Amino acid sequence: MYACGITPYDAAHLGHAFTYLTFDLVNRVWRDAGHDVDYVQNTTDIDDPLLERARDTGVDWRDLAHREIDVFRRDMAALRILPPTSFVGVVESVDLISDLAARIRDSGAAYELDGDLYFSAAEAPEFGEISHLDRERMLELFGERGGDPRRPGKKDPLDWLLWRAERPDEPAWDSPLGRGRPGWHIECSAIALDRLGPGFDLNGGGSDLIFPHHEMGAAEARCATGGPNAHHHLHVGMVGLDGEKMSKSLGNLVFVSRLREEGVDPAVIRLAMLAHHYRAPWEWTDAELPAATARAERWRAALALGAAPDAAPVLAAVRAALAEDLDSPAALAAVDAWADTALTGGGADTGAPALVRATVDTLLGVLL
Ligand code: 5CA
Ligand code: ZN
Repeated sequence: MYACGITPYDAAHLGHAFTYLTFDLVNRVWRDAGHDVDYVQNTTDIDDPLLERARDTGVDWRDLAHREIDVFRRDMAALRILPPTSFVGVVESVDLISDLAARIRDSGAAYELDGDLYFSAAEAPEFGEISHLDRERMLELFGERGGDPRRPGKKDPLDWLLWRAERPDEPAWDSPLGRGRPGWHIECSAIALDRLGPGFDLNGGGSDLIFPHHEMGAAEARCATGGPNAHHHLHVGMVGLDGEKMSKSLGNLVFVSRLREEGVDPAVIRLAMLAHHYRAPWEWTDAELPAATARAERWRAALALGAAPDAAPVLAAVRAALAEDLDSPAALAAVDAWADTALTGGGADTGAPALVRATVDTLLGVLL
């Protein structure tokens, strides 16, 4: 599977964490089922927002990216998110990305505009296969999410940048397309194709990536291989704060690193997120941490008992809940029910606490 990684110009917020927690659940469910999971995640270590932030703060863009990637990895480890098997930067992948862009150009699906290379949407026969949006909505989202629908000279406002020719004061690399740097979408289609091959199982990220990012990436892969990029897509609901999507550009952020500095138990942060189904958008409120803390305390108290109700049904219920579209709230409810019975004196199984602890640790990633 492939999950779209961070653009490392700021620390990871709870929205990012929720997305990677979701992929972590997929990873755990697949491993539990005996699969060998090849999990690739990119990091957008060169892009406009990163360069802007570096310029604004007087930091070298490479140092900024390294610093934030480092914080991200530590946050993910604290949240017990199993690391991807390949964690791949764009800078180290410029050659394979420009090779794919050149292949697309040679196929006739791209055209040059003032030295930049654009994918021609008219050459994408299955365009819309991922998002199923109408053209009007596509144009709106393209403008909001890094696209340039108004650039004069394009054949179609939806045409997107594959390769950006060198600009003054911007980093650039030599390539068959001349000196420049990759457009956004092609970094992910190229890295996924290189590491996973065509037609891998699952691609995804947050729901803000459905369009244009995954639609355009799918068109690139289809152009290069004749087939789909991934067989399935998974998109995680947006986490918001105060009625707005939590986003670096809006600045309404709750950082994982900040919570950790404040001494919040990472298991509690994880439990707070698990209480929400991955597909539904939700709001982070002040009620999240107290509720998750209370749950962790109840579970810890039950696990400390010498005897408790049989745990085999809990394991089965957690597995069944996760198998049902990653229903983490139902998985938590199964453990809650067991803990409640145990704490009211039910059950005489001395091995039960250890099995519940292992279930919660392995399948939900919560270490108690
Ligand atoms: N580097 C690109 C993907 S190639 C990017 O979108 N980076 S990001 O830093 O903006 O987001 C990293 C991941 O977190 C993406 O999968 C994105 O969809 C997801 N994400 C961003 N904001 C939220 C949010 N508020 N709630 C849930 N997921 C989010
Ligand atoms: Zn991506």
